[in-house]
Amino acid sequence: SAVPSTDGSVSDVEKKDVSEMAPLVGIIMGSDSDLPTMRPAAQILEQFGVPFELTIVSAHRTPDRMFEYARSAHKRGLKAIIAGAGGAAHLPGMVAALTPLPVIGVPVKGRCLDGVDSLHSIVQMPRGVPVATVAINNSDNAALLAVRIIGASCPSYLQAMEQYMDDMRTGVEKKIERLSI
Ligand code: RP5
Repeated sequence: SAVPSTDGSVSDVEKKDVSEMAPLVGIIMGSDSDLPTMRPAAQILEQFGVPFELTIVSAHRTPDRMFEYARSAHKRGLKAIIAGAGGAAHLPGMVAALTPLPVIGVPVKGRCLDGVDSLHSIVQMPRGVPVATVAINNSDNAALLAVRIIGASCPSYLQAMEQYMDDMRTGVEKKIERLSI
């Protein structure tokens, strides 16, 4: 599986193509310490057959890299960016300020403050610069939202989402049956 490094340039972005296609979604995170939290997003995109890339981009430690990544993202064919960060989580908001693409922010729970600091940093964007913020540590939902965004102009992903929703409902119904409630 793709293990991002903190020292690669943007052109060295680690790609995890599921179908040799150019990536449609960029998963970025502020630190390699975010990887365990962000990995489910990659797994969901893999499951849906959405080509993606995954790398480290830090708003504070690698600001130039962030500018380059965000400014070039739509030119490279990305359709959405998932950005995870913890603490003073400026990455999703700054990326949203630099790209016309939809940005989905994942607040990562750090060692202190239970992730509420990250949540507030990401969700409280000024009018005009939207970030779609998911729940703390819920990178799964970030990926599912990215699939829906891409699905709006790509029927096969929308169909796959309908199937996913059907399977989820069936799963719950089976649990209800088993519990006889
Ligand atoms: C943020 O600071 C990262 O997104 C991470 O969640 C947090 C802590 O980073 P490390 O000190 O663990 O590298 O930029």
